[in-house]
Parts: sequence; C-alpha cells; structure tokens
Amino acid sequence: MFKKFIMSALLSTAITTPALSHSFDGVEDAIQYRKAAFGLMAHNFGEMAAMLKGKKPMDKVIFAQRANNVAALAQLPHEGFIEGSDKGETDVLAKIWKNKSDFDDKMKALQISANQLAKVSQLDDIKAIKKAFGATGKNCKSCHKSYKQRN
Ligand code: ASC
Repeated sequence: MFKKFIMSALLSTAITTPALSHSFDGVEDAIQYRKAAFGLMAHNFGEMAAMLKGKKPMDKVIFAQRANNVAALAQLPHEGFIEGSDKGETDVLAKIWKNKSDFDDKMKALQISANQLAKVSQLDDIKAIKKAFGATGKNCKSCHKSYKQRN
C-alpha cells in the first residue's frame, strides 16, 4: 500500500512538474543563459541550413550531430524566461508574460519539431529531413514574430 502510494506520487511528479524551476541569481543571469543557448542553436541550425542549401557539402553524419545538438539545446532556453527579464540586454517583449501559456506552447512546439528533426536525420530520407527542418525553422520564426523585438 505504502509502496503503491510512493509509486503514484513519483509518477504524478514526473507528469506534472515543469522541466526545471529556475536557478538564476537575477534577470541578467537568466538573460545570458538563454542567449547562450539560442546562440548555440543558431550556429548549429545555420550550419544545417548551409548544407541543405548547397552552400556547404552535405555530410549526413555531421548533419545528424547538429540536429541532435539543436534538439538538446531547444530544451534549455525556456528556463531563462523568468518574470521581469525583459529589462536588460535582450530583445524579448514584455508581452511574453501576459501570454505565457501561448509562449510555452510555442517553445514546446519548437522542442517537438527539433526532436523530430533529430530523429529523421538518422534516416536516408532527404525529403523527410527537409520537411522537419522547415517545420523547426517555422517554429523559431513564429515565436520571434510574437515575442522578439528585432526579427
Ligand atoms: C537561425 C536563427 C534563427 C532561426 C530562424 C529560423 O539559425 O538564428 O533565429 O534560425 O531564422 O527560421
């Protein structure tokens, strides 16, 4: 009975607890953290774009590594969007916190599409890769359009 209680407590924690509660000393710390993650994502995503556009030779192993990087990195920035962190060296619009659930949904959509991109990058299916890459880029853009000052 007690064991069952613990099991169900663990299970519900796993399902309902947000990924991480924030761990920052202040808004500047949070801003730096998320900007670092976005910067690394942009580099990896940009390299993938260059391969798909023929600006760099396609190397499927490297492409898949970069897709993995983007999928992992996409998990990170969300934690950095703490209340009040529109005040500082950032392009974020304050309305993000008025529309927090929409923002959260957009971030989730990015994570799901980046995971899908990492998955299909393992396959020999350039059509599926291009589709997943396009979906991921679209999810980057849709959030920028709503919540970023300079696009
Ligand atoms: C990038 C980058 C973005 C996104 C976006 C995708 O590499 O810096 O902001 O991809 O352009 O459409």
